[in-house]
Amino acid sequence: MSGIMTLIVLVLAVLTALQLIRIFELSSKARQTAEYEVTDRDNNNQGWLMLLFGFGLIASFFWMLNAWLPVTLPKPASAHGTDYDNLMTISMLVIIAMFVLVQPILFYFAWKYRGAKDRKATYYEHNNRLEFIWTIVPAVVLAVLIIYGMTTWSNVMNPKNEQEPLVIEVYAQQFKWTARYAGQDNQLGYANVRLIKDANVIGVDTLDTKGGDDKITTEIHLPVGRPVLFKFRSQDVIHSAYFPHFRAQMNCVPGMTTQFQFTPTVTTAEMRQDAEVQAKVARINKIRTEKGLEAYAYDYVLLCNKICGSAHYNMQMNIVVESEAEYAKWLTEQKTVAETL
Ligand SMILES: [Cu+2]
Repeated sequence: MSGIMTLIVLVLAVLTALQLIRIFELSSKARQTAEYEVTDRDNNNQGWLMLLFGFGLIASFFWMLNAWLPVTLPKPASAHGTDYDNLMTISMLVIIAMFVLVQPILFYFAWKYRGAKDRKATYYEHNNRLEFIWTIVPAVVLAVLIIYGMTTWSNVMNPKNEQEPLVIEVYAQQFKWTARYAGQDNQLGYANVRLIKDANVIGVDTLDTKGGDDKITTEIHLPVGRPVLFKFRSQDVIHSAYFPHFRAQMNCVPGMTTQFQFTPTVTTAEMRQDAEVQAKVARINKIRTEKGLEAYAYDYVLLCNKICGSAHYNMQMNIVVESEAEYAKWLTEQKTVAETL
């Protein structure tokens, strides 16, 4: 039904456009000018519209910054997060500086040199110095940004470990996450989708001795300050494990294991005390109260960042960062694979 409606609207739009062209032809005939002739009045109109559009563009940019900066992520909660944010901030500052410099000039010139009957363009063939400047300057700026970016990337992806990282498997499927802790030996037992059966929802090989002490959980708890090595698997399609607050993301690909390591540096409780976070939570809860919804408390989350199907939006898992003691207590309450399967 909506398909037919769209078709009708499209046909009507084409007919309207045809009629408008016809009116334009007739009116230019009445004015005794050719319809393709551009008058000074047309040029003036276009020039001023260009200037107006330029102003609108710059103004809307600042409006958006003001409106949406408060809803961006709070301070990073991982060791590498600060480097990541610095890279992002510096890149954005360079881009914004260029935008604010170049765009007003572009629109100003479009207005200043708008067409006029008695104005002729200057013939200007070539200038080596100009060519040199606008090739070298962007090349140097880009090279610096790229080298800085590659160095940051390399540091994030190859962290130096003074402490053995805690190994946790993150298992993705349409549409939920399951976590598996590596247990006492900090080694995950073998697992494969072909071994999925009944209660064995993520296909753990119960004959593998390394897997007996593994613990399957529906929430991720992390001790603060300890590096965590996440190993990702997917059951069906490509998902993407996205930890926005820790500035981390990795694809989960069926048939292979991917990994990402980071060190959480701020506990959930500390984050809830942060002034910026409290302001965000207050803003969210104001909206929720108006809608008659229950109040929200700040939590770290694991989200799926690949459009993996109809309930993709709902694919999330809670993450709690806490003290070593709280973490140890929680972990002892979780059942091992040997106990459950
Ligand atoms: Cu997904």
